[in-house]
Amino acid sequence: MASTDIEPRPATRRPGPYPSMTALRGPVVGVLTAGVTLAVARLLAALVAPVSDPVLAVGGVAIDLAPQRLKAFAIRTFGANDKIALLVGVYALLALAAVLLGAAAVRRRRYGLAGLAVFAAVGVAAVLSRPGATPSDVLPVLAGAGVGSAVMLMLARAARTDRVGASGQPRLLDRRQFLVTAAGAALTAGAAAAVGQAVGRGSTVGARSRAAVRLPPPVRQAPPLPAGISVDVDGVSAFLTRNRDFYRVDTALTVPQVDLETWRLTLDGAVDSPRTWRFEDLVARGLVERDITLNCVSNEVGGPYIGTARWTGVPLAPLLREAGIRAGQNQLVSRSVEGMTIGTPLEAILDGRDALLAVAMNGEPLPLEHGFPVRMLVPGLYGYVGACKWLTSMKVTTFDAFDPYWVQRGWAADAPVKTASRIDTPKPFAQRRAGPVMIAGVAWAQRRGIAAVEVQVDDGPWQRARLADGPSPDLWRQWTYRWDATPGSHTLRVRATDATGATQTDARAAPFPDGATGWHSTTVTIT
Ligand SMILES: Nc1nc2c(c(=O)[nH]1)N[C@H]1C(S)=C(S)[C@@H](COP(=O)(O)O)O[C@H]1N2
Ligand SMILES: [Mo]
Repeated sequence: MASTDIEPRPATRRPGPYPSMTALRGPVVGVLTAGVTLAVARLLAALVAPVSDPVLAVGGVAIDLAPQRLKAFAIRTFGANDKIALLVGVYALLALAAVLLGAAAVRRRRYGLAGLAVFAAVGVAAVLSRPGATPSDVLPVLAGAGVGSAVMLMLARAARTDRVGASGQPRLLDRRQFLVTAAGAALTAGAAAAVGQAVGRGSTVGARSRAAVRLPPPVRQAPPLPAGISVDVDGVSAFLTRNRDFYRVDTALTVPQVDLETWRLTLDGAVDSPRTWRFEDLVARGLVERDITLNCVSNEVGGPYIGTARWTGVPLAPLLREAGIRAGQNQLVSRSVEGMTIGTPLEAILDGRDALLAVAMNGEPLPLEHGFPVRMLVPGLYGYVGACKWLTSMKVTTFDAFDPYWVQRGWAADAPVKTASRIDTPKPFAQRRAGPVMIAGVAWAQRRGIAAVEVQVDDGPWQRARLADGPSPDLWRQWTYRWDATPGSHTLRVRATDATGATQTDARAAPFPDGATGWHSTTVTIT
């Protein structure tokens, strides 16, 4: 007889009065649990050690593991916003994981707790994998997960839909309790995130250290730049790039913060007398000023990752010579405070060029993004082999004995800058009137110097451009070409010849593994 009875359907499957709200409970529980966990972890990380922020740690792991093509794509597509794009991706994945977590938690709290444990384990593993992480750096994640699990249990209890009223709908009390608990959790997460953010900002030990720096005047000033160094054409890059316009390329998700009180620079490895300097000791050796062009191996033909600044710093070669380099060594490995390693050929540092430990850029202490307090600069080498930012140690070794960060990822160990040239104006797809049009731009071949720049319009002959003054081979050089433009669509090309007589090849090569090649071109419309 029971078989013919219509059994009441289990209340848990009964559609609620506000189906959308019931359906939302899982995601809400999940997102709030994740939000509280991460906000608490971030707040504690800001208070104790930035490396212990789990989101940044996961982002850092992603950067280090990303295949070369993906990194190149990110730099090409997002440029200086590549890190923001990465964080957006990390948060999107987190949100997805949180929704699954919440769905599990409202089903069975045990599942939710297990999910949260997995979540925390990923955070712990990421934090521990960061350079310089110590076991105590996992405490913020664990504390965050602790608070998160309490919030999740409260929310999951309030979200239960198995207690139903006479109407067959979840009791009003439960709904209200859920909303109140959810609002409380949201406020907690928001407050923790806001305080964490504020602490993170205020705790810019780096900014405070930098503000307190007083540098003595240089003992040798940069030679004055000749008046003819700049062409007077609108749209050409300024000869000296302002700090805020200077490109930035690095793997640091947050700008490393250095406290000058505790910062030290060491020089060791295969040397007779290892040394350690405080910032004051280094600066007291006497500062020299040099104008140097720096560029990135990731720059595409015509790309923006190049700039020139007036750097002030300590000559590097004498420091190495005083320490006494043992026989048979050929590589200097720089290490930065956040764990980057950059390997530079010793020969390049010791051959007489202006290799510097720079402490100032265009007259002010190094901006935090450009390596405060000290960075290396080796004219003629791409940044990834000669320009370690946030420097903290230098080790004399051999190329056989150690592969630095980028070399482990397949980039060339020795990477002298390739001769290149760029049309700055007219911009691509510009429209101009027929008649005289100034084509102008920059060319560079650090260490060798630029001997000639030529311009080609469509398939016409290559024509000599006029070169601005070039007082040093380590500086980029501006050029102009006066073109009698005729109506129609035209392609403009540029190529440079360095002082050894070698002309840029038109063979297109991607930046990987040792720098792009090919001629820059641009298309304009003349009316
Ligand atoms: N610590 C650290 N130093 C670094 C890098 C980095 O990722 N980390 N990137 C290098 C690269 S690839 C370049 S091109 C230059 C860029 O210096 P900038 O950001 O000051 O222009 O820094 C170099 N020094
Ligand atoms: Mo670079």
